[in-house]
Amino acid sequence: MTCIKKNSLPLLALFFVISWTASAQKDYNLWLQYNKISNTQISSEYNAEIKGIVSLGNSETSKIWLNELELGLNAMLGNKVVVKSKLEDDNVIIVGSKSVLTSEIQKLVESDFEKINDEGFIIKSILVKNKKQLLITGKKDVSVLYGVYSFLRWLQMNKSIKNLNITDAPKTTIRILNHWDNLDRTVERGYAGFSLWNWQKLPEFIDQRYVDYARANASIGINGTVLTNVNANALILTPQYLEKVEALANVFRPYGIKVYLTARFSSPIEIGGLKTADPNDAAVANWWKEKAKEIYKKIPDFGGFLVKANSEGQPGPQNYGRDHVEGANMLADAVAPFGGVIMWRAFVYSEHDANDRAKQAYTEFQPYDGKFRDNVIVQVKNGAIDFQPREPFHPLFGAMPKTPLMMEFQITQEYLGFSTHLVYLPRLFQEVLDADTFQKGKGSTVVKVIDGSLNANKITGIAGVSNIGNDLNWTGHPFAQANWYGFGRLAWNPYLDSEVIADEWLRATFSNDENFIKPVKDMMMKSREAVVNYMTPLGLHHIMDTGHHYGPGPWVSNLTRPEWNPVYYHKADKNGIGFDRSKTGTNATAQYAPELQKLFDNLDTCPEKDLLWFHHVAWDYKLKNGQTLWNGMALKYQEGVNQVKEMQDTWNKTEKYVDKERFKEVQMLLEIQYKEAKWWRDACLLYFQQFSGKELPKGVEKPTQTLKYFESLKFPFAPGN
Ligand code: GCV
Repeated sequence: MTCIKKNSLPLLALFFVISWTASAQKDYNLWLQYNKISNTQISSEYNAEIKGIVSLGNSETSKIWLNELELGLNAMLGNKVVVKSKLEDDNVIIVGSKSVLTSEIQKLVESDFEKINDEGFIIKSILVKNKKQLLITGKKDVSVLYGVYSFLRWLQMNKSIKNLNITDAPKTTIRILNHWDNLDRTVERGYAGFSLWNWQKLPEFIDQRYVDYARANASIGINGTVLTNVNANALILTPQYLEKVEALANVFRPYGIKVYLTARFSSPIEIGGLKTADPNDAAVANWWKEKAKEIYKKIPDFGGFLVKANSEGQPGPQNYGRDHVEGANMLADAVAPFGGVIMWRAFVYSEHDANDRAKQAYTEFQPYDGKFRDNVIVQVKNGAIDFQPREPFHPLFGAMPKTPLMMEFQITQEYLGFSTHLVYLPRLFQEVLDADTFQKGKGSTVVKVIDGSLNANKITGIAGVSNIGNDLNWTGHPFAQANWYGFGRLAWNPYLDSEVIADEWLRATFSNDENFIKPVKDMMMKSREAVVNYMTPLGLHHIMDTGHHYGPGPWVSNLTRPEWNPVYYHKADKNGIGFDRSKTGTNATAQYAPELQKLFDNLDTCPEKDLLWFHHVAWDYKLKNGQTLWNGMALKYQEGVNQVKEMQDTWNKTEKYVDKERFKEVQMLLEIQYKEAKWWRDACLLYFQQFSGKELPKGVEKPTQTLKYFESLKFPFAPGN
C-alpha cells in the first residue's frame, strides 16, 4: 500500500500541476510542438548540417523568425544552436530577405526569385566561398518568415536537409479567417469557448494569445483575419472600438496578417446620425469615405470590409431599392484610395421567393458578372445551401468569368457535429476544389476559378469560417486543429492533397512513428465520409434540428420560413425521398454547365452521392449496388456508425504514441461521436420509415428508442446559437 506522508502533499500537488501543465501545453501548441527528434540518423544529420544561424535584417518580423528558429531547433535537436553575427563557418542557416543579401548570394538564387511572387520563399543549399550554407530567403520579410516555418515543418517531418532546393509561393492573394465573433465575446456557430478578442481589456492589455494566434496563422500562410461576425454590429466602426482593432492590427502586422472588419450596411444611420444608408445618397457615400479615412489613419494596412447584405435579416442596398452591385461598389470606392478590398457575400436567399433556395444566389448574382469594381471580390460558400456534410459545388463557380470569386469554407463544424465529432475537413474542401465546372470545357475545375487562372482574375482568395475560441486547445477537439491547419495549407496552395496535409499535421502535432501515422491518417481520411453516412447519406441535406443545428431533426416542419424546415429539403413521402432539382423539378441543374446539367438530370448518371440532392427517388429504386433505395440508405446510416466504431478502435491502439491528456480527450470525444452517430441513424431511419413503410434491412441495428423520444429531445443551451 502506498503511504503519502503529510508534508509530501504539496510536492505531489506540484507534480500534478507540472504534468498537467506540460500536457495542456501540448494541446495549446497546436502543430508547433517541435518534438525532440528521436531518429538518431536524422538528428545527427541535422546536427551536422546546422552549426548556426546568421539572421540578416532587424525588422520585427526578423526577430520573430530568429526566435522561432531558435525555439524550434533547440527543441528538436536538443542542444542550443548558435546565433552568429557574420558568416564565417560552413553549414550555417542564412536567413534574410532579398534586399539584405550580399550580391554574391543574390546571384546564386537569381533564377529562383523569378519563380516566386512577393510572398513566396526559397530554401536552398548553396556554396558561398566554397562553404556549404543553407539559405532561407524571399522578396519580403514576411515571405522569409513563411520560409522559416516551412523549413521547421520540414524538420518536424524528419526529412533530409542535405541538399535542399525549394521554391514555394502562395497561389491566392487573400488567405483569410472569418471570425463570427460578437462584441460580447459569444461566437456564432463557435464550439471552442468564447471569442479570443477581449474588447473590454483592449487596447492596453495585449493577451499573449493574440501573439500566439498570429504565430499559428503565419506558420500556415494565413494573411488576413476578419475579426467580427458577418451578422455585424456597427459599434465596431466607432472610435472606441477602432482603437482596440488598431491594437490587434499592431500585434498581427509583423506576422503578415492584415485585419479586416465586417461592415454593417446600416452603420451610417446607427452610428453616423444619417437618416438613410442608401448607397446612392451622396452623404452616405461620403460617410463611408470618411470612415475609411479614419480607419486607414489608424491602420494603414487595413484589409477592407466583409459584407453580408440583405441576407437573413441583415440590412443592405435592397432596403433602398438598390442592388448588390450598387452597395458593393459604393463601399469599394471608399476603400480604393487606400488599397482596400470589399468581400461581398453571395449567401442570399429569401423567404419571399417560393423557388428552390439552392437556386437563389445564382439567380441573383450571376447577372451582375463584370459589374463590380476591381477591388470587389464576391465571396461564395462552397455549396448552394449551407455548409452541409456534402453539397455539390456552388453553381456560381465558373459562371461569373468577369468577376473574382473567393471561396468560403466553414471550418467550424456547424452542421458536422460541432467540436465533438472528429471530421477531417480538408477532404471535403479538396472534393469541392477538384470539382469540374466545365464552364470553359473539361478541366475548368473550381480550384482554377479560385486561384484566378481560369479567368485571369487579379484578386483571389479563400476564406474559412474560424473554429477558434478561447478553449485551451483553441478548437475544442484536438483533431479540429487539423481543420484550421488544413484550411491554411489549402488557402496557400489549393492544389495540395488533403492526405499529404494530414500526414504533415500528424507528424508536427503528435509523432513521426509510422505505426501511429498510418492508421490515424487513414482514420482522418475516412472521417468525412463517415459523417456523411451517419448524418446525410446519398445527397440528403439540412435535416439537422433547427436553430442550433445540433442532432437530427428531419421531422421539423413548423418554422415560419419554409426553407428553414428540414421537410423542405428531404421531401419524404409515400412515393420516395429527395428534392427534385432536375428539369422535371426546380431545374436547378440548369445553373450548371450543359455537361453537368445532363449528368445531374439523368437518374442513371447522377452521382449517387448527390442523388437525393437532385432527385425525388422511389423507395424501391435500385441503387448501383443492387439494393433498393430504402435498404441502401439504411445501410449507409449503419456504415457511418460502424466507421465511428472503427475510428474508436484505431484510436484506442495509439496510447503509447500520444501524451495521456490528448489521448484521453480524443477517446472521450469519440465516445460522444459514436453515441451521436447512433442517435442520427436511429432518429432518421425511424422517421423516414413512416414513409417507406419498410422493415430495416439485415445488418442495420434496431433502434433502442422510439421516434417520439427522439422528437422530444430539446437542447435549449446548445452552443454556438
Ligand atoms: C453568420 C447560416 C448560419 C448562420 C450564419 C449564416 C451566414 O445560416 O446558420 O449562423 O450567420 O449561415 O453564413 O451568414
